[in-house]
Amino acid sequence: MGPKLLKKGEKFPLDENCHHYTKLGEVPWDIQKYWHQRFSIFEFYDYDIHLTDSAWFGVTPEPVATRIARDLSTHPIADGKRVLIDLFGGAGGNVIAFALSSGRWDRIIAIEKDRSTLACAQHNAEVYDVLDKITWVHGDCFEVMKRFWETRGTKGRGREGGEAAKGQEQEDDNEELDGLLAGFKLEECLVFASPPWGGVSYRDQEVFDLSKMEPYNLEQLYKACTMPEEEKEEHPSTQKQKRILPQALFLPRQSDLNQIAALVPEGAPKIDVIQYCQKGASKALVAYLPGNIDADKEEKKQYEENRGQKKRKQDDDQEQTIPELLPEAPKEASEAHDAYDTSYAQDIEVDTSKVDNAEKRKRKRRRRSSHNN
Ligand code: MGP
Repeated sequence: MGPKLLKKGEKFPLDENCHHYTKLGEVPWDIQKYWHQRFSIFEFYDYDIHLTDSAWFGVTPEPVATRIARDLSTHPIADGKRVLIDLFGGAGGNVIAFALSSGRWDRIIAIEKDRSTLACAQHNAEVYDVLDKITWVHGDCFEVMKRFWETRGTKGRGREGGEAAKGQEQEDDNEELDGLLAGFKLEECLVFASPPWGGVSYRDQEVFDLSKMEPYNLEQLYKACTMPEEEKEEHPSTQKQKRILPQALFLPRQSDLNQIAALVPEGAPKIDVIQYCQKGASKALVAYLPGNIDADKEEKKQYEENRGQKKRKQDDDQEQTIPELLPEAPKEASEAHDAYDTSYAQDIEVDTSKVDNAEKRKRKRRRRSSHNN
């Protein structure tokens, strides 16, 4: 069985792997540290947020997720994009924040392989009132992306424009997913990925080797967002189209930036790398990789112009908000390179506003009343 697109309103039930711990005594020892931080991970934790035990290690804290959602929505890699594909939905940390950045995305797709984790994500999205704003897919994101590309090539099931699945024998579930994927134009889509980093041992490395990231390394992630050569060759009309989806990758703070830079060929637009910090310490970085690296001169010029404008604005904002002490990535991880730019970092504690306070209070009231019922 391949990946399954959940129908509107379809929800996986919470199961024995989904927990809402209320007392320290219930919490497995290795996640107690995270449980102590539960309210900075989910502000509404007490409103019945559920997680699987392994989700605690990788879930993005809400203030960080909120800031990423804000940055991504206005980043030049997202210009003209309306479909956001979250490859590793997890317990919903990022995808909920994307859904809360109201109106920015016409479609947000969350893919999650583990049934219990997906049940938690859906439940948590309901707590945040955004369950219906997300399209849920149960399955392996690499399989989903394979289908995404196949729906664009003649080797696969069809062509862009919604008719991809016609005339083929497939399971109903996959047919619906193919129909959805085929309906998107390449130039409308953007990928976000917060992959597993292979446990917490990443902390022991001074410079994190992204080629050894487990179970999926950087190259595999990038490849999933790249049209396979055979699809391109088979379908001449795609020759002129964008072949690489822009992507925002959530990676260890000390990731080797040269490995990220090496993904894009010389002459391609620059990559932005932002360190996201809490209390002055980086939690992780996000690399904003432009897609369409074959961009013609005009398009590249436009991208660089937008990027320049955005960066000038951000530098102005930073001057007012960044505290004096910010962690620096280790030198080896970020020695000068032309292909990326790490010139700014964000300390999230400084500004956590994702919605104005009135909206926040309204949501809190709603949550409290539904919790009491
Ligand atoms: P952490 O490993 O707890 O480091 O994760 P921290 O908080 O610096 O702990 P310390 O004891 O070293 O000070 C920091 C953040 O990284 C978490 O909040 C997650 O957002 C993210 N993170 C950690 N892991 C192990 C993963 C992972 O496997 N995948 C993803 N996507 N994010 C992770």
